[in-house]
Amino acid sequence: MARKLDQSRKLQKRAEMMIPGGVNSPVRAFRAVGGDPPFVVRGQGCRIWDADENEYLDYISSWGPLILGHAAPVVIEALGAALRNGTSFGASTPAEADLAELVISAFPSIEKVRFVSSGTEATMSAIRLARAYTKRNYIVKFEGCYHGHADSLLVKAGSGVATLGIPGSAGVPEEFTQFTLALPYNDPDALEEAFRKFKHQIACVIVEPVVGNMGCVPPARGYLEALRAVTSKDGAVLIFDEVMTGFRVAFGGAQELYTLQPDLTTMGKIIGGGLPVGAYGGPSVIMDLVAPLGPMYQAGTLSGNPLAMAAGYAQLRYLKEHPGIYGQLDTLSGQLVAGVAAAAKAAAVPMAHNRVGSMFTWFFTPGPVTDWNSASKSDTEAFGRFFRNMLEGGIYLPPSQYEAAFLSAAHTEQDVQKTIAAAKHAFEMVAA
Ligand code: KE4
Repeated sequence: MARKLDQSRKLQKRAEMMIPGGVNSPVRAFRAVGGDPPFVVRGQGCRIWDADENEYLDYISSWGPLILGHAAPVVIEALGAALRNGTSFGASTPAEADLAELVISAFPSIEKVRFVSSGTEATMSAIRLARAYTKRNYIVKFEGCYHGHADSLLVKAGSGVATLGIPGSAGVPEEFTQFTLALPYNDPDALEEAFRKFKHQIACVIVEPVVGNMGCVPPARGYLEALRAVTSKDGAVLIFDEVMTGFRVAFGGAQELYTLQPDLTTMGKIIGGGLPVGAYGGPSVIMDLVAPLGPMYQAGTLSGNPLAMAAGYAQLRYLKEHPGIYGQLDTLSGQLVAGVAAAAKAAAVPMAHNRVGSMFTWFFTPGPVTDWNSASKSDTEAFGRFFRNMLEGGIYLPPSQYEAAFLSAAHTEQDVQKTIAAAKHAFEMVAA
């Protein structure tokens, strides 16, 4: 029986009158998959409920932050305690250094960290810092990688090697992307060529060490090492954007998983425990350029907000005290991804999949998916049908083929079996 969606539809109509598309972030509008977005009113563990009281198994986890699940007791308790003391002071608080200490304990490449309020702020600031440190202008990013919506990062996928950025959004002047090189991911030759063409002119390379934003795409063997070698040789700053992978693929992020240290790291999502937190960090020799110590300016009214610090600290401390969580997430995610892939095969639905720990994507293409060129061959219509059928079955996947899904520590074996069963049914519908 089809879900009731009367309340959500009513709420969508109301929201659209006052908020563009009725959403505060575009992907939530379901434009990529069709159908009516449910308005969520409550989350608990791995479940969320919408305004019509439909229940869903959630594989978005607020786009990554909720690795312990919704309303994790340790996070709620910490928030409650902090809340009774006030919400924000615009002054330093002990909680900021507490969280900084935890983050630094997980990332040996980081001596100092600055907290901001979003991943976008973190990457925007890290790039400004890399330019200040190197006194160079050019930056390298990769097609299919997303680092937030700062002007210089909103470039169209580059056509061919080392093409200068073409604005990928209205309102971004060409002058703002003229120093942005967009290269194919997992392509060491393109990287070498860019550094030959722009020798000693590139301030930084910013990369998702495991990509989540074209769907999950892991680095090819040796690729991160190639990035490290070419940037060290040229004197460019290597920035690992670990907004998604930080504390997700390992407690120490991708740099722990692949035992490789960048110069700067950006973070977000999990470090806020579901509240708005971003961060950028690295060695003091670079970080000491940041105001008020140095000439690179960056500021934020709610940076280091005490509620956000409390939520992030509670979540990270729980992860630190329960390292077994990562093995559990890996095993259960492996079962889920393999089970759904087997269901697709049985239904003769062409599908590839990528997974690193508890972040994963099923691609509606034979694959393999190793970069934007191969990811973009996916049948997004088929993904849309699959998505809508899964939603009808009470399984809430990210509403885009080009997003990573996440499993949380709150998901159980039963939840995974239920999801695989829903996928079998959904494939029958897609294949029909
Ligand atoms: P925010 O500004 O959205 O906090 O972070 C930007 C960002 C930076 N770096 C990486 C690797 C990211 O994945 C993100 C944001 N991720 C998207 C999901 N793909 C957020 C969801 C959304 O845009 O609504």
